[in-house]
Amino acid sequence: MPRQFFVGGNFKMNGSLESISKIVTTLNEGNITAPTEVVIAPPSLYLLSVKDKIRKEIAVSAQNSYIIASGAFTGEISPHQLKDAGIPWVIIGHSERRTLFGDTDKLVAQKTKTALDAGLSVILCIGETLEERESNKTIAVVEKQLAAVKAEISDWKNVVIAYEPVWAIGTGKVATSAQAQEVHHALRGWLSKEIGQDVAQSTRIIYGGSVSAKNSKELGEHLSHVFQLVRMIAAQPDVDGFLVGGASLKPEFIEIINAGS
Ligand code: G2H
Repeated sequence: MPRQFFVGGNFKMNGSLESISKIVTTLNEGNITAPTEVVIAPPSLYLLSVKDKIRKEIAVSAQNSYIIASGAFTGEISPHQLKDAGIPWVIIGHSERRTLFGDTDKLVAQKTKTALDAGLSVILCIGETLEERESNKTIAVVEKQLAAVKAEISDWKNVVIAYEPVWAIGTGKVATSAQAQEVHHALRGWLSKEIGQDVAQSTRIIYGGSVSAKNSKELGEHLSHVFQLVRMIAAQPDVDGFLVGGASLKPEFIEIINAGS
């Protein structure tokens, strides 16, 4: 069965009641023409109001969750609470969590396991830093991040893997379609070897890092309608969608959602 194109919108710690309500209206009124699975991740404070107002074809995700169901963990949200509140998705292991908040490979793997066990679906983020890429460690790094998860989980059915090279996040530097395809292909190969051919064929591997409908770097500045780059990445055989940060806060998010058509 072909893998359904998947686009996530990670709002990060952005937005207000007013601006998020406008995004919801834009998405509700937008012309979504592609058979894309769409999930948006507002800051936790806004999860419930977004869930209540967003069109039913779009699901809602948290941006993080903890490894315990309940208890004295000030400031955390448990996946069980997300499940209880009707939030079906969570992003785990985003590079901002890893670099700013100390989420290690092991903690990311434990968070993934707890979230899956609680009945959530997980957008599992992995990716290398610029230094790691420049020292040819990209594949080793992403495989190590996945291996940590493999040690904790056996069922990958509710996992979407987001490959997000850290050097491309929020920098305006998008990977080329060839760079994205190379890593996605290696990740699918890893899944095939380490987990199984079925899982490799069915797991969505999406790309994240400065995805925008306005980026034309790869094709040259004279091509003003840039979106071609995103379309080129989307057309790669092992790329099954995008995790979008900054551009998910703008109306162009609809164009990105439709890139899979
Ligand atoms: C990568 C991405 C979304 P942005 O972090 O996860 O953000 O598109 O702003 O680089």
